Amino acid sequence: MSEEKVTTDIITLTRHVLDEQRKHKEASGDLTLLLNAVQLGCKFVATNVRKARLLNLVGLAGGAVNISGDEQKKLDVISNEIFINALRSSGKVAVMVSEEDEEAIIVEDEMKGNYCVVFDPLDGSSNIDAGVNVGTIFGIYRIKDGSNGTISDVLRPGYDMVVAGYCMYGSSANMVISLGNGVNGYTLDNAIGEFILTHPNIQIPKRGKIYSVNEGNAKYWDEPCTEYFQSLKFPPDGKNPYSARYIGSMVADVHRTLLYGGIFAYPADKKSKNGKLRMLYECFPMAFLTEQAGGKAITGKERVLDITPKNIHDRCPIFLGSKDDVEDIENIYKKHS
Ligand code: AHM
Ligand code: MG
Repeated sequence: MSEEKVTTDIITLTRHVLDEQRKHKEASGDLTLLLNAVQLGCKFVATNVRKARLLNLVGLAGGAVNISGDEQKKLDVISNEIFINALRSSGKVAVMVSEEDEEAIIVEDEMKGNYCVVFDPLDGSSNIDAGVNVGTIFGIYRIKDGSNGTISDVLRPGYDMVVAGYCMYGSSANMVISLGNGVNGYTLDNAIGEFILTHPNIQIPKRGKIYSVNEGNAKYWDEPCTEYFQSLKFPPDGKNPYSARYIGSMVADVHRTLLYGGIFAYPADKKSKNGKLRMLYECFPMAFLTEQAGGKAITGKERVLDITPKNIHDRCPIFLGSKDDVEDIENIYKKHS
């Protein structure tokens, strides 16, 4: 009988981060510890998402409404608490911004560290009842030199982030993360409780065949947007039209875009002048990952990561994905300007 071959030298997310940190002699290990807290949060949320039905967590949390006017689900509330507790207790965080909290959370001096974490603890939560993939999105800034941790440490352009990532809770939990030198994907091995490197060096194809946008908003789109999506459905020169895929859960739509290529968009329109998605903890991390994977992310007119938010819950339009696809819409905006 042949013996099962066991891989004994696995690369976990922590090992990978430690390897990266070792390359920077000045690295203190703080970021590694902070990322351990992020991992703990993601594992904990993954477990709760999976158990949601059994634990009867699906349903509204006492009619609470978050800053964006959405009804909070119990899982949103729980996921938010999980992340706040994990991050605060790491001792490495000075400022936290969560989609679920109106104000930034300034960590008390005794527990304060040198990093700021912006996050959406459970993005796409309106999809949970239908069993659709949801996820946590996060971005990390280092506090400015001499700062004790204030809101100005997060009201900075996206290119200042030192880490960006998301964890998608689907059939398995997938963590996709960039420390500013490429993008790697890890899958949670539930048996050993570790994220294992499964998608090293993710690169977005230069051009894709899929577009992903809420076409129900087409009535409100501006001219460049309308022209662009029309050109994908009725391409000139006898080319094949693009396929449409829209899950309505940003983490899942971006995950597919990173792996297969194409374009994901949440444009500005007549109803939502700045689009729907939040700059700090939705657009910036996803734009960061997309660029690190060789793609592009723009608002239509400018690079997403160049914008400086004025308020922590600001929104911006976004088109992200394969370089050639994003440049097509960029050129249409230029033509119309
Ligand atoms: P949420 O943060 O309230 O969950 O909303 C964000 C979600 C994204 O995951 C997704 O891309 C978008 O909303 C879908 O919006 P729409 O239903 O308008 O297409
Ligand atoms: Mg969200």
